[in-house]
Amino acid sequence: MNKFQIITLFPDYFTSPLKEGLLGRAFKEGLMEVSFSNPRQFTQDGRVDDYPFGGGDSMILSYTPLKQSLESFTKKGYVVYPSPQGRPWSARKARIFAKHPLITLICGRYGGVDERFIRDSVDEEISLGDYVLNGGEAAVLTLLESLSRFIPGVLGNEKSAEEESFEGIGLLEGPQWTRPRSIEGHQIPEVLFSGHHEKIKNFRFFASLVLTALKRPELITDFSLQKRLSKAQQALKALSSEELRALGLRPVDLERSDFFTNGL
Ligand code: 6GU
Repeated sequence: MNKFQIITLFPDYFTSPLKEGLLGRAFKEGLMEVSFSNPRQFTQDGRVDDYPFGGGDSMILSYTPLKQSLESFTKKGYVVYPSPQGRPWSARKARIFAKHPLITLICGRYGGVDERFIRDSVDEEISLGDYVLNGGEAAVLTLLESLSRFIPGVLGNEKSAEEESFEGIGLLEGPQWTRPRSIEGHQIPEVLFSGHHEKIKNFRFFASLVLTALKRPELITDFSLQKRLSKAQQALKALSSEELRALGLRPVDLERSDFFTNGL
């Protein structure tokens, strides 16, 4: 059982996202559990923020309401504060977080939170990327959604989390197609209809490798992957223009000398 405690000024923000889809089912089936605490409830006058010392326009969440909100939980668990100053979030981290039995997530707002609260009570700051969100709620939902995939039973099929982008060897997931087999002249690679599992597996790995090289070349760091990529480049030249098109490529792309190093 994975339990999450969320400290937020806006608990209603979470109502529908935690009811819908896979996450909704995980909570309904008790694979995950969530409880909330609102710092506003720990103030006399409802005031949770104040102006920053030294000047500035944006309000800072005050120490005491946050601290009391945190202390209202019997156990704190691992305390996480999503903020642009945090360490980058990733599938690797999501997998680790999914093993914690109890995580408390602090949603910041406005200009941030009093630094003394972070020093005092936060175990880890996490950032989703180099941009600023108005508050931590959207970030907390993102963390929950991505780590839920590593909690046993959340995905119907245990294998799917492994096959997705960034899992296993860290490549992007390749393209997928479903019925109808033919629509508006778009082609699908023939090998997928061959029933030849080994060939299909190879094709998928190859497509994954090539698309990663094109879209996120910086992800291909591993030496053996780089060697396989140069083999894949050779193989790519043997594909028909229909097969290339099915991978989102054009024959002219292959003629660019920086094709696999700079992406498209
Ligand atoms: Cl994780 N939280 C907030 N509030 N802003 C962010 C972020 C997280 N990651 C990037 N910007």
